[in-house]
This record gives sequence, C-alpha cells and structure tokens, in this order.
Amino acid sequence: MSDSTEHFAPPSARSPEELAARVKAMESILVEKGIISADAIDYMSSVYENEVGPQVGAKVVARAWTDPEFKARLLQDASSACREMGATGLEGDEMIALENTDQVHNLVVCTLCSCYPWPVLGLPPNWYKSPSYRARAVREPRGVMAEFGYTPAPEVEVRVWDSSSELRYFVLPGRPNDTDGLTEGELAELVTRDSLIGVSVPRTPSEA
Ligand SMILES: [Co+2]
Repeated sequence: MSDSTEHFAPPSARSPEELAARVKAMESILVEKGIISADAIDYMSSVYENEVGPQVGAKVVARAWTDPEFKARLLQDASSACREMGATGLEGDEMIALENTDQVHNLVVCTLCSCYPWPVLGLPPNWYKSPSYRARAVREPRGVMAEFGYTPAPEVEVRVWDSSSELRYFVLPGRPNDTDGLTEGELAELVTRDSLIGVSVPRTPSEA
C-alpha cells in the first residue's frame, strides 16, 4: 500500500488501561450528576458484552439460509424479522439486511461515526470506529477486504453502504458451499461478525 498512514488495522494509540480509565471517569460524572445510575450502566454493559453480540446475527443468517419465507421477511423488513427471533433493543429500530449474491458483495461502514446494528451484532469493534476504516471502506473497499483475507472475484460488484443513526445495515452473506447436511445451529457457527459487516465472508465447514 502506498500510504501507510492510512492503515487501519493496528489498534488505536490508547492503551486498554487508558481507555478504561477514561470510561470510568465519564461514568462517574454521569452517575454523580444523576443522569444515570451505576446499576443501569452495569446492566447495559453486561447485556451488550455477554448476551447481545454477533452470535445473534449469526442465528438470523442461519435461519435465512434454511427458511426461504423468513429470508423474504428479513429482506423486506429486517427489524421486524429480527424481532421474531428476539433480536431487538437499542439502535435497532431501522435495520436493513443486504443480500450478497454471486454478482454483488455488500460492505457496511458508518462514515460519520460508528452507527451499527446493536441487536444483531452487539457493540462495534474498535477498527469499525477508526477514521481509516471509515475513509478506506468507501475509497478502496477491496483493499480493506484483502486485509481481512477476502478477495471477491473481479466481476463481483462491491457496494458500500453508509449506516446512520436512522438506518443501520448488516449483510446477509451467501451460504458457503458443502453445507447441505448442516443444521441451523451448525450453520450459525460459520457466520462471523466480519461477514455480517461485509469485510469478509462466512467460514467454510473445513475452516470452522
Ligand atoms: Co454513525
């Protein structure tokens, strides 16, 4: 790559300890000012750390792979289809599922900040929030995907979607080959967070 300063892969300069200290400081201020209670903060963190994460989106995708009617509902109205599967909550009122096909590969970014479909993916990874990902996903999506180990065929059209606070996108990746005999649960294990963002594709059974 010619411009090494635009590389997004390394984590930000702040150490985890530094970040944790800053979060603690902000939390104390919010609690002190009575804006939020400490219990509420603990509860929300625990929900989004332990219960809501990409494993929820993986289940949604596996169901879409095995249930054509569900898939149709998901592509029609993702928020409502996800609610059927209990995937609901903050930052998920208006979600759109983008279907990858043999002709089209979709990639999601929030160029402005870090809008992300929390109910199906949990909290965004740090790289998703980085200025370089936000810029490069638009400018050179194939270069970004290559860094995640994925190279779409040259004839595949790459579409980049800019999430916002009103509309949050996630990808419905294609079902990997050689997965005919797998159960919905086994299929879900192939679906990664990165494949739901579109920087990559699901694992194959031999990779899993
Ligand atoms: Co945003």
